[in-house]
Amino acid sequence: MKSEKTPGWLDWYAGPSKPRFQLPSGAVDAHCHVFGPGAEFPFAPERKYTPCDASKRQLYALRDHLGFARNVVVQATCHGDDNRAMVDALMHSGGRARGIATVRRDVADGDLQAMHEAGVRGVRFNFVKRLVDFTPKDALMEIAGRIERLGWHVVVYFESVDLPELWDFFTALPTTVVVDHMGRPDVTRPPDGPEFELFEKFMRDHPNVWSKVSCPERLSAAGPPALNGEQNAYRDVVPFARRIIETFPDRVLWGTDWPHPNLTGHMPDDGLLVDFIPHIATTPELRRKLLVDNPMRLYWPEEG
Ligand code: 0GY
Repeated sequence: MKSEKTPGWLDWYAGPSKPRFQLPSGAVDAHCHVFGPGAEFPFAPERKYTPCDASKRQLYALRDHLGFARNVVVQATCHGDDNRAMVDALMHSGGRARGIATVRRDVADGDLQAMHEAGVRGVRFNFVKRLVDFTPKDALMEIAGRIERLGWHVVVYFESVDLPELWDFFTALPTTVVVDHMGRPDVTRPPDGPEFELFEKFMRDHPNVWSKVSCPERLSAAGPPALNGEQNAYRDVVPFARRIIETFPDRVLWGTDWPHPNLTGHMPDDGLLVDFIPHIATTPELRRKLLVDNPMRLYWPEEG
């Protein structure tokens, strides 16, 4: 059955530009998704949105066009805990993709093992209320204990205002913890203000915490290149991302977030998103860590 897209849904940008910034050899797009295709991999009944299709073939064509070598495919909430589309993408990547799954507390050991063999290396706990229903923290902690035994890590997605309430849970997690999009700071506030200081303290005091410095298009209030000119695109996100990259250069990751779920206003040209990287990672060494060394250490340690 074909589902209707959420009204106002913005489809991903076809025909992205070729980035002017040349990615270092072996670069990893460490945050992206696949959606369906819905006819083959139906969306979950409990989903909060119905996206356009965004297939593995289209994702890997984008990878090659932008100059990435590998992907980390993150289970999107529109697929709930049915990880088949993500796992299918991993299995057709020739070993060039790893995955982050969503699982429930009753997931079978055999299913975790099968996902591991396909390339899954973590689970995502999502606390963004517009995306998911509430899951009790004891269930999440039980999952974290089980996936730790596989050497997996936990990816967390939350809004910055919720960090104080989530602090005790996050700091009790036994694994590496990767935060999506710098914990979604409000970039209209100062980067050295109390809210972002708390996020920095979270990383400083807990060496197992990593951050994706991704999603300027989602975080920016200043807007995209079309409104600001290329040099000023997403300029309000720059001090936040630079601060995290320069303070924790060995614990940062970057991803396109293709196909950019739930954006309103504009859909980014992924080529221009890649051109944003040198504004936040300002030296070749920082860029190599961000794009190659760190994701390889986390997702392909056997190649280190
Ligand atoms: C992102 C952001 C979003 C959505 C999801 O799994 C998802 O549905 O991650 C969002 O709407 O902010 O990282 O892709």
